[in-house]
Amino acid sequence: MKSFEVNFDGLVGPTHNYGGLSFGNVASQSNSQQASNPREAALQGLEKMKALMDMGFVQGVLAPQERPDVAALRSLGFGGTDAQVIEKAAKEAMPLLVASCSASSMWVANAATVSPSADTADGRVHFTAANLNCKFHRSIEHPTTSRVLGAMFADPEHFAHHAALPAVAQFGDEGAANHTRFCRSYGEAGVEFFVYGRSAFDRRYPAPQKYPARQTLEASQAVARLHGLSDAGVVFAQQNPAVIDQGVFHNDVIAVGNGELLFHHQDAFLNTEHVLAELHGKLQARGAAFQSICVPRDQVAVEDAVRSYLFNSQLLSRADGSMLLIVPEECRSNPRVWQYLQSLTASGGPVSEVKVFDLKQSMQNGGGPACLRLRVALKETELAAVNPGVIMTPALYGTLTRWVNTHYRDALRESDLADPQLLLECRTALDELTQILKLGAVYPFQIN
Ligand code: SUG
Repeated sequence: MKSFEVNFDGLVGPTHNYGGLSFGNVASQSNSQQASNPREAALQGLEKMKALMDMGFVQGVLAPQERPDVAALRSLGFGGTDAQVIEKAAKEAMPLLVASCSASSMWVANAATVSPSADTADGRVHFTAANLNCKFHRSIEHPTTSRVLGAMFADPEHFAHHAALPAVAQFGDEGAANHTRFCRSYGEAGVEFFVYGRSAFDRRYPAPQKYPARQTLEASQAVARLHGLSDAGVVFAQQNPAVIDQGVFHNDVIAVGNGELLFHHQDAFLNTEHVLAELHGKLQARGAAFQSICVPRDQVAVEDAVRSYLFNSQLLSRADGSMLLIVPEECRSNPRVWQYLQSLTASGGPVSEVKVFDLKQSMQNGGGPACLRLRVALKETELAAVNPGVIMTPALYGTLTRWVNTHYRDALRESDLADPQLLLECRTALDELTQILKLGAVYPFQIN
């Protein structure tokens, strides 16, 4: 049976702004308070989706969330009408209003961890929504994420959904940003690679000193248990704490994998040799030939990797067996990274082409091509069971482009977030979107 890796890209929401909300994420901190352009951000994302569709990949779309999150502000003690809640928050606690307005759900690599049916004990595709509890503005995403994923992958015969892990730092879970799957082909049993930043319960593991390690070992282990993965089908590895302290807040900022290939920086992991040997052994037992490409620090320093997002790229398998790397424009403007990429494609190895995309609006908040997509490997019958409203087509691309041009502002500053009109604009846009994508009622304003 045919199988596919479908990339579901997050559609950027109408409140996209630079709130400086993510300590440990260099771009988010350094672009704080700049004016954003939500319309351009959404159109840049749609361009990438269209380009992948045009190249023959199956491409999906994941809806943004309702923002400002008035319910979150109410839970923090702001009362009255919705407009009064926003007005009071703006007056008394601007950082909380900014957090409740974040369009961070666009980085859907953090929405959930997904295990394809070939890996799971019950033969269904499993989803666990990520609790994202390291940052308040992201911790409020998972209830709506669960409803949206439920509306996209509704058939219980094929799809199993798990609620987010307990919302405490000990189970900090950032979803697929710290999870990669290797396999011979998407429909065959593979090896799922979980990369954690620290252990919450075992003090013998080192931890970063400056920035938070968002993913814990215990969270990764819980997700693997929930999904019914076998010991033969999982590898757990610790991220190098020293690179977290240099701004590598998720593993997908320093490594990316696909098929039988892991593309990673020399400094990405602790005990690298042991990790690679375990991946090799477990994949070999599955009949797959694991291969890794290690980028040496003397060619690309960690700082260059963080600035350019070289590893936050999409590694895609083409029909002829070669691989394509989708990178952000920032890789071309960094001479060392660009030179490395030229040598990579000239080497005769598995990566034969690099394509560059302008995702500057998202990049300025620390979100590259890989952050913007959630990968779901599906067999033909499973793909047929996905809500067809969320699969990209030329017609849907046209409709979404018009929808963005109708509803989105082209500039947003912190002071605009207090405008009660923004809430109405967002709700009007999202109400229309749920009809376009045939999602039903998924937003708090639609169900309460
Ligand atoms: O969680 N940025 C996101 C970026 C997420 C990138 N995702 C992956 N690497 N998979 C984060 O730090 C910034 C929001 C702001 O500052 O306005 C933010 O949330």
